[in-house]
Amino acid sequence: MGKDNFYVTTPIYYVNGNPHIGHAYTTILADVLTRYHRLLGVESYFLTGTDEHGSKIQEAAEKSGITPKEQCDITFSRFVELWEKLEITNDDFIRTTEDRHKIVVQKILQDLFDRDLIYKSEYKGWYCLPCERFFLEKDLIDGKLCPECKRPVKELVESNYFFRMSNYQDWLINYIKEHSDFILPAFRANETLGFLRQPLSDLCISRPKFRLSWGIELPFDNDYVCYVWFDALVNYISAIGYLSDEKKFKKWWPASYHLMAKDILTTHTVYWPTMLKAIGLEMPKTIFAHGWWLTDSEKMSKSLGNVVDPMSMSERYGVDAFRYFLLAEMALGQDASFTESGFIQRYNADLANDLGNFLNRVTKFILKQENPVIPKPGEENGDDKEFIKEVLNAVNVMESSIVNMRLDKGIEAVLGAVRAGNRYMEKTAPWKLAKEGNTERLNSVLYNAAEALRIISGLLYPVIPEKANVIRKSLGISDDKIVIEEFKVWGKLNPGLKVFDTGVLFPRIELVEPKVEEKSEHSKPVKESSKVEGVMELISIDDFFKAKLKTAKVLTAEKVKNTEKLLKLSIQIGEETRQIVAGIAQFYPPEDIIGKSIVVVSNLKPAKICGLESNGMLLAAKREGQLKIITVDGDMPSGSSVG
Ligand code: ME8
Repeated sequence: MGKDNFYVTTPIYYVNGNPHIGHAYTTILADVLTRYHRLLGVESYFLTGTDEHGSKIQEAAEKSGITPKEQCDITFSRFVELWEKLEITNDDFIRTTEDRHKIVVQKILQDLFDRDLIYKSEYKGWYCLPCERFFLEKDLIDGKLCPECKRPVKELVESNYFFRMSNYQDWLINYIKEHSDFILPAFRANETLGFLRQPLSDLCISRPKFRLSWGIELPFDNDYVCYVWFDALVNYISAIGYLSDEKKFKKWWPASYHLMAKDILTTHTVYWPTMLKAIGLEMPKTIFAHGWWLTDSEKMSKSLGNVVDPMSMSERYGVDAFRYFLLAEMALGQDASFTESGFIQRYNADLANDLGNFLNRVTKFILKQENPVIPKPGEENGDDKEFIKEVLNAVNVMESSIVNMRLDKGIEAVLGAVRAGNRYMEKTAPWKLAKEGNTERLNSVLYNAAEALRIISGLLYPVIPEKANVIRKSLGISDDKIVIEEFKVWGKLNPGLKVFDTGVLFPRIELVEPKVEEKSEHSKPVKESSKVEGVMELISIDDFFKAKLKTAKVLTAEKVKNTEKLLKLSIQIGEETRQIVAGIAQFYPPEDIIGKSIVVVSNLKPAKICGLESNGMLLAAKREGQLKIITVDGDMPSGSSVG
């Protein structure tokens, strides 16, 4: 690549909906990689932003009765707020509605038009509005559904402008074949090569204004705006000074990594390289497409409405735990499933039990000594050597896992060192050494354990910055400058540092919060460990009749503010009107449930859900991401008993 700087980008996210964990994942990944490179002393630049043009945004604004600009401003600020909350250290945030971007897009369009690389022609194709893409008939599902989002497509014929993408097909195939790190993981390069086996058509880069006005106007025809993808991809160069600040641009381009999920592989590995080739710029070093976060084996996405809110997850469980889980759980490149119980399990195992426990054991023991400071170690014995080897091995694995984009493997190795630390404590039994008065050996053991924690906290710092600093603080390290080179050398922790009790690092999550999606708002919180999958407990008829099931009529329904899942309903049960809060917002718009005759458990203790009183629970059937409310067949007065 011929440059030592590190320039990483995330996709710029659409502002038609709130950010979800998919967006959080790519952005945290970019953040962690950037933080590691900063620790390595590599000058780094981390860009993220928002994609603010196109029909998705125009449609979302129309739906909410606001202007597209207002839609952009409101949603953009949600992304900014989330990145602040998640301790994202991006150097820049680009919005495609900013002049610094629009001017560059227009200059590129004009240049390509002047060089006949953009021309006008008639276009006929199958268009998917939510995805903003034309598809070939052969790619449609059952000849009528979008292959990406599975919604109906429309046939459109219109005059448009085209970029001569087909000129570059042979060049692109060769480039991919000759640069093994251009598209990663390697199987994604094969996917792109597979796509390129078909003749590559020219790319329609305009949209007539009568159909879509929210976009960057073509500089050579003001009846058209630019296709949102042609506009969006340019952000990677407009943000770093292309055509405006040559020095800055030279410093950062080509990008080290464009990160994204596999959903936007083709736009990044076919459209973008051919655009860059036509413009006359170098290719990015690596385009890396990770897998998808799934719920119930479906991709989590705004359009499918099955998303997990990163803001509420990090508020409930802590930012560092959330960052840790996402990176540790997803094998980079593969899909991963997100469940709250999976989150809690990993949290308790890795963070509360292994890491938290190791720190707690070491500091508590040192604090019990007459002089609660990092002790001076004596001679190393075999146990020490073995342990030290394991910790230093984690340093090497982490380093190579950054280079090879397998952060999950690096984290696994560090957790391996943590577990080795707990084993080392058990094997060397410092409490026995203390009892025996074997101070020299006790000092060695405590020093080695504390030194391991220094290295472990440094290795985990990019992932859990706040907690890593807490670990360092409890070891008495006041210097907040972490240098990777210092991880590789055993013995950098200075004896004599005063150790502090900084409290429980990751408190164990003993109880599962009632989970809205499982309709258990009112059920008693359960201990994770008490769940036994696949075993059905039998109850007596008396147990069943303890629940008073009644018919009820829904009088009003509205979404609960700041939540994605909850609807607040007022229901009538006989003479009585009650309020219940139900986790059905993703499956039923409020207007669809008003007037329905439903079944509720009427004798549940009232509960507070998101600060609202809920007085009963409605019944619903759920399977594979679908939910259907149980309703009454035919006329039946509300308040009738069910059973
Ligand atoms: O595609 N799992 O924006 P977008 C993992 N504006 N990552 C996910 C995900 C999931 N379920 N869902 C989303 C766009 N992501 C365009 C990009 S770039 C020039 C223009 C992440 O809001 C992942 O990084 O739909 C994915 O590629 C991106 O969000 C798509 O975000």
